Amino acid sequence: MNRVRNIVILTGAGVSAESGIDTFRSAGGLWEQHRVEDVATPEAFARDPDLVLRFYDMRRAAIQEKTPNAAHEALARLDAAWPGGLLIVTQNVDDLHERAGARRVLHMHGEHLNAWCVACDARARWRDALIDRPPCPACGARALRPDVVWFGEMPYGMDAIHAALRDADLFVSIGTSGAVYPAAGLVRHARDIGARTLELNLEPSQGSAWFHESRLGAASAIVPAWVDEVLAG
Ligand code: BJW
Repeated sequence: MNRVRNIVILTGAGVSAESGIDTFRSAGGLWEQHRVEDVATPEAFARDPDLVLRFYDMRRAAIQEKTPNAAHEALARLDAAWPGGLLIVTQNVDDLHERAGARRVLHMHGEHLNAWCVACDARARWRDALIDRPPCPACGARALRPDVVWFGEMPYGMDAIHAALRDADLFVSIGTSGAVYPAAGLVRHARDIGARTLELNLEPSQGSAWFHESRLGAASAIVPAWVDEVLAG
């Protein structure tokens, strides 16, 4: 760890699983209860906006009842203490990294607690339901949608992610299945630029072979242990 200065951390649904937020692809996960094509594509929203808005209203309400777990807290501790470069790139649309105290967080798949007006392109912090088509605070149009990235849409912050990766000595992937691109491809970029790559997950991800090292276990146990190791130098 002595030579590590810049760290990029990719997190996925597994980091929030022990806070009681469903993952997508595990047994009993969200995609077993809903077809992706029915709720997480722009085409689904155009076809049946009520179904999509209800799905996200339910999840937006649910995450506000959840609290960060030991994995979020450990990453926030690392963020506060690490003197070098650090970026937590999260695919998660919950706000548990921030509520644990992390500051250097980039939400590449958007945020449940943001609404996006497709009429004027404004974004607003949003905690309530969207099903009744509330007016946009900026322009008044009843055209708000969840500010999350659906399949076929461009993830947020790709330039900033690639810039951070260019300087990274260490890339760590935590609690993600490696099933969704471009997030799943970041480990290969990291290896191309010579970073060490580490996976922390309950089970090997689809891209496990790309990592120099994999540590398996529950995020609430293996993430704090890894953070202790990093901070000990
Ligand atoms: C634990 C644990 C515990 C459990 N402790 N661990 C063919 C080939 C390649 C790409 C494509 C293709 N066809 C289409 C594409 C592109 C497509 C894609 O990747 N499709 C795949 C299905 C193949 N991607 C896109 O469309 C993206 N946009 C795009 O590509 O734009 C063009 C572009 C081109 C070039 C550059 C850049 C862009 C957009 C993807 C948007 C994804 N959106 C979602 C929904 C967000 C809103 C919502 O929440 O509803 O994002 S889908 C869903 O999957 C969500 C997640 O962020 C994402 C990843 O899921 P994640 O986090 O990995 O969760 P799970 O459930 O899969 O895994 C959980 C993991 O946790 C498991 O590994 C468990 O073991 C572990 N775990 N408990 C530790 N306690």
